Amino acid sequence: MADVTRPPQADLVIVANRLPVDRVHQPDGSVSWRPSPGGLVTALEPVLRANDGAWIGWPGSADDDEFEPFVENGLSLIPVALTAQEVEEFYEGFSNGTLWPLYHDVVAKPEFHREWWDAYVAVNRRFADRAAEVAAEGATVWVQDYQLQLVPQMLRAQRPDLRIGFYLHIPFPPAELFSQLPWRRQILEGLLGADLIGFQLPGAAANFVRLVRSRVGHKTHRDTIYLPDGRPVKATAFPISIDTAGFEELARSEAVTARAAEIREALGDPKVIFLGVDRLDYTKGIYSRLRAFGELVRDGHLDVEDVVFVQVATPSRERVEQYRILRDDIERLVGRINGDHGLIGRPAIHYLHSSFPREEMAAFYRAADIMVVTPFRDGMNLVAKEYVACRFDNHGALVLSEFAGAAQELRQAWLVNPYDIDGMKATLLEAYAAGAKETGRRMRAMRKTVVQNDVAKWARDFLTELETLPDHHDKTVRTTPAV
Ligand code: ADQ
Repeated sequence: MADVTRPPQADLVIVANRLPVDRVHQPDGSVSWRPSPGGLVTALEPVLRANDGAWIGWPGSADDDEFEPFVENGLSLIPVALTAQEVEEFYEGFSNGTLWPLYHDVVAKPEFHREWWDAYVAVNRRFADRAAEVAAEGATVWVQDYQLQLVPQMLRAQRPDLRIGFYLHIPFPPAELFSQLPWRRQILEGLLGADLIGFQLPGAAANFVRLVRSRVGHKTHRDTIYLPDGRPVKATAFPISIDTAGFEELARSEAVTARAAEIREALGDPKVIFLGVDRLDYTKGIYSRLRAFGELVRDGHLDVEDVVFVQVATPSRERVEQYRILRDDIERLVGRINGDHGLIGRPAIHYLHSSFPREEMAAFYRAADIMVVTPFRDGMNLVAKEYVACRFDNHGALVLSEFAGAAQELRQAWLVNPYDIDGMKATLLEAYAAGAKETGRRMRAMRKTVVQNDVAKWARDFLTELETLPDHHDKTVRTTPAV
């Protein structure tokens, strides 16, 4: 008899920490799924559909329920359950308390705990086992991000017939920082299970290759590492992007145009709206940016009768202590700036701690004259690209941290060092004073980049590279995904 719980075999398998859906509990006690559309799923959906694809991920809430694989909107989804303790030790602990700060230039102090590492190994093994069951003979498996760096090696040990790709969405740190990690060698070897390792920037790929040479001792030549068994591993940059056309279409729609006008009016039709949109994370530099703006108001360079700062902060990792402290700090600062400098009906800063639909985000982007993106370190930063995609009118200024990956492509932004508050203040004033000719010239150039390099191209480039790497699996029956 056929095993009904056995998932279908897939020619293309995405393995990511999260499934592209959220679980919704209905009042009658039943559970349903709501799509959580992100850039990744938008980019990969067409490829997944064309290749009998499957997506393996955690449904996002802690419990011991095992969900069966299911099909949602034509996508084959395969849930991996985590216990409450695993959420604490693997997700909040090792992923977000150890790797996240370590990979972001130790902006916060990483914590090293052996129990967290043990949970990381156990959960990575569960994802790898699931991928080994689901992948068809000779299939392509694409593993995503820092939560799953051991999966490539664990998977290859079980399924040498597979073609395995890995993509890191966050920065890869320089050797001096990475070397703090007590499990540095295991992570490097875990990643080396892949045939192709993608990074946001060439510098990150170079950090990785250098580390492999010095710590693991493998031979390397440019972006390729040669393992002792002769298998090559390529490590190279594929800067991620957004669904540019989708954002532009949304921004041009009547509904979003009307909503943008409504937002401006609700803010009292100020001359200039500054906007910040970030997950509430200490890497994003929200506190320093608001301080810089507050000082400009305090010193009389900006007047709350003319300008307003809208800061949208998406709730994030709220069970982690550092994130709770950050939220308190930011909210205290907003309160102080508004208390000191706001007027009735004219606060200096509007602060929204909430998530919004894509339409509302597009309306914010269209309403804003100056977009302020000032992370201390960011793999890419999609918000900067979304702003540019929505400015089909070629208006609007982007102030961008030189430490965001996006700064390597969006060279015409007003670039800032987010650690330099005075420098940031001067640049905010420059963007404020710039005429339409100057902002238009910069915006047109940035739009060209974002239109030419969208997320579909990113996915296509990665998968094509993975498929065209020399085939060292001699016994493999290969199926090439249509990209
Ligand atoms: P993030 O750190 O989450 O991503 P970012 O690239 O800016 O950062 O992406 C955030 C996304 O969330 C954007 O698409 C944005 O529109 C959306 N968003 C933000 N606030 C929102 C809100 N209040 N409501 C609704 N949506 C909101 C990680 C890395 C980045 C890398 C991406 C992709 O840290 O460096 O660019 O992955 O690889």
